[in-house]
Amino acid sequence: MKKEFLDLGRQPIANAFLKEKDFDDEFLFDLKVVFDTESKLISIKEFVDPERIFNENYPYTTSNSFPMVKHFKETAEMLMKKFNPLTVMEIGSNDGVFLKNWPNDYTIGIEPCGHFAKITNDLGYQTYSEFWTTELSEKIKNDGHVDFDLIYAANCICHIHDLDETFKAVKNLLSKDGVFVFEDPSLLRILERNSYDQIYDEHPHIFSITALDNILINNGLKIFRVDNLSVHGGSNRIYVSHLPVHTFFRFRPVEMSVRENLEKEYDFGLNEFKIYQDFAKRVNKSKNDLIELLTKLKNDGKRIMSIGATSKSTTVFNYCEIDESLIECITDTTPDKQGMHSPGSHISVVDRESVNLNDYDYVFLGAWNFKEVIANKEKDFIENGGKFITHVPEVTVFS
Ligand code: DWN
Repeated sequence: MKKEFLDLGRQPIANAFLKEKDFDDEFLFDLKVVFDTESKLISIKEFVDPERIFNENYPYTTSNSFPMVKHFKETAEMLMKKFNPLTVMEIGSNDGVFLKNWPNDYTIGIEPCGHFAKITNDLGYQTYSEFWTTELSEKIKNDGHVDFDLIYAANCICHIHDLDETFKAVKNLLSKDGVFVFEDPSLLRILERNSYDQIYDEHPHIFSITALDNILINNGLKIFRVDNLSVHGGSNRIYVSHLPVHTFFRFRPVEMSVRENLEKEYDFGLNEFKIYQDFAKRVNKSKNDLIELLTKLKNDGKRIMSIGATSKSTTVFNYCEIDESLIECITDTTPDKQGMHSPGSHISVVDRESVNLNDYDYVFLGAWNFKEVIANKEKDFIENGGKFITHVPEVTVFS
């Protein structure tokens, strides 16, 4: 049974930045969150058609967040050393930040956003510009790619509605000794840090190790290791192999990290509905605290802007009904977001260089997951008495 515990209101597509002329035709949906009492999976109640999200207009590029470029280079080097895979496939290869670390002869990508698939194809990585399905998996096999020693996906698997279909398609192409490694935001970290803004259309599911272990076993796959990462405000990297039902598949012992994470989640109460009702109360308080703070500062004549036109801030601004009357503009390093308006709240998004931060008194951290990087870049602003605002883990002003 799916029990609803959180309502984040009418929300737009988180990355559908738009021009003023398109305001009236903007797609909105009810962003509600449910708990599956059987699998313990957390999902949004109403899924949005992926074609509406991941298409030629999708603006998010990993390479515009340089800390992520470093993260994926180090991840590739670690996986190369640990598993020495000959054949590699990445599901959700975006603009190729991870793929680029591998030789392009036995490495392929899957990327439904055609403009990104063109980038990696031009770099010599065969890239299928399609959504990940069992049909595509079979097609790739028929195209001569027998199987893969490493199947990798970052911030992608939690973006796919049908997880059984997803894992069946992976199992179909995973070599007998192969490893499937994927990383996504951690449900436990989201509850610990009240980072409710990780919930938006692109994230139909928010993963716990508990829920994933249940669903993967049902699809003949087994988690043998978990790394807890700091990226994106707290993510899990999950290592999966075939369920060793018979000797054909290589047996990979389940490492302590799996039990430790399952116990941490159990002790925190992730299997109980009550923990989500408590979370919803904290989210509501976070909303009231943020609106109260921004309104007071505006009434005191202060000027506020935001750094990072993130998907996360789309959820915050629309849930808290924040618009240009409170936050004058948002800067972002992504060219395709600049000159547009933010989804739903319609706040102008501009290039960082076009803004003199010292004209403002406060900066809201839309990209709070890059707090240190941004605070470091904006030392002048702090030295001139500027202050930052964040809502994670609580609404706070800092400098
Ligand atoms: O899961 C997802 C993650 C991987 O990325 C996707 N569904 C969508 C997207 O989510 P997000 O938009 O919340 O991700 P980021 O990585 O927090 O976005 C950071 C944004 O901030 C980018 O648009 C780039 C921008 N930025 C900036 O303007 N100045 C980033 C840095 C580091 C900066 O200094």
